[in-house]
Amino acid sequence: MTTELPRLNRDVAPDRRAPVRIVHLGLGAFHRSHQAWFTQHAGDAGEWGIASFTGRRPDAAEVLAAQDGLFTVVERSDSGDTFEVVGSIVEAVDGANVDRLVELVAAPQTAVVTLTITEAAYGFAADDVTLLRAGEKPTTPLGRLVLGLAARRDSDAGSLAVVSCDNLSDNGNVARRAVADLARGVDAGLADWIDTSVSFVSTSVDRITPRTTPEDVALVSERCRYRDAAPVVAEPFRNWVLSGDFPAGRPRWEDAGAVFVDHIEPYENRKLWLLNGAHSILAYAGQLRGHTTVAEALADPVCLQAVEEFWDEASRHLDGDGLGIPEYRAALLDRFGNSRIAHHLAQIATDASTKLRMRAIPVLRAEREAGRSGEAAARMIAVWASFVGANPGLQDPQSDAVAEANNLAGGERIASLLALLDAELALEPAIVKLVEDLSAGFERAEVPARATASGTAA
Ligand code: CS2
Repeated sequence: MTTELPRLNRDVAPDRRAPVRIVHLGLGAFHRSHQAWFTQHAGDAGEWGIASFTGRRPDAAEVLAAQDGLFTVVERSDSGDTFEVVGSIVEAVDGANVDRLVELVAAPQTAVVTLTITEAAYGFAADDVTLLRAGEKPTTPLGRLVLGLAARRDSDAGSLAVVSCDNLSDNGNVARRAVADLARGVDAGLADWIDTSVSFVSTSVDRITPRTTPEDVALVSERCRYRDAAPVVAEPFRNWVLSGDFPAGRPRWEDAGAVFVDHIEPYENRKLWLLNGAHSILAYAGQLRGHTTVAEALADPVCLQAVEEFWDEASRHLDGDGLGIPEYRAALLDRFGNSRIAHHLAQIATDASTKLRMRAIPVLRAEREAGRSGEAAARMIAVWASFVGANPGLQDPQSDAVAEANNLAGGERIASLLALLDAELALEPAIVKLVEDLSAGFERAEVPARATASGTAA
């Protein structure tokens, strides 16, 4: 039946096609439910089109290009679904098409480059320096961006803003350093030009966006009466806090609820520690205890307690005005408890060695500096250690080092894993012992998790 329905495109859902003024790297579900959604809802949306380049999933460009960049956002709350076509992506391109990226970054009308390239992609890629020096095309998103910036300088197209939307503290400066390191390895003059002409904006981004399922695709056909091969499902909540300059302009994202602040750190930490930190605890502790989704794990009192204890520790170090920590925590319990959003723990569990560095380590360090043990933060590391011991194939940018650590035993194994997050802390026997002791509690996967899963709802 669904094959008779028309494919979603700009005939089915006529939408203005705004000129490309934003280039995005990392065309995934989160980019579409977040930055593309905010751009669609800016008061001046008609002036701001996005050309979005794929990262890990090149096929995403083909699917989206076949529907003129259009896709459906399914906003899923406890009470039901609403459907909206988003048309702000006017060009969907395979990330390997470096020529098109360079052309667009160098175009004078391009004012903003946004990034969702994952936490792991900000590391130094020496190979890209070699390729850039040899005049060949780099393979990483930041390497490709540097090539685009070089072309922008050469064509005198002026300043622009690079906006990191990845879950990293101080993500604007992390992006600045990563880009500068690559550029300096190639051409000192380019590094200087970037320093004076490119503004790196820091942001805190938030919208829970689980992976789209075949059932979601079928639901959109049934309810919207068109075929959309690439809908995204997201929670109703969304948040975007930004800090930095936009020398060549930007969409009026504030019309869509984005907030511009001078000091972003408290907002970043609130989100990275309370939301993402809790996610990581649930991902490992929850799966060890037999759960599959965030909502299921949260309904298990053992997991909920680990989260609440971590929130208590982290909250002591969140002291910005107006952060509203009690309300934020209460809202998180509601958001995580939205059982219609099937947010899979396995999706969150990946890339631990970069994620826990942002989510557990700062709280552990702050607690130790305050003379306390940091037990709840150490538990996040402990449940990862247990989980990765039982699931050695877990995707991670440092998977070789994780595998090597797994060949060791006891405290040595814990110290080697901890060293991937924080080399200094790994040298402290008391911390290694604490993490080791805490991992013991979660090691047994045969805990009767399902029996407790319908217990306390958040
Ligand atoms: C999650 C995030 O996968 C993960 O690591 O913690 O993707 C989280 O869902 C988003 O940051 C929510 O805004």
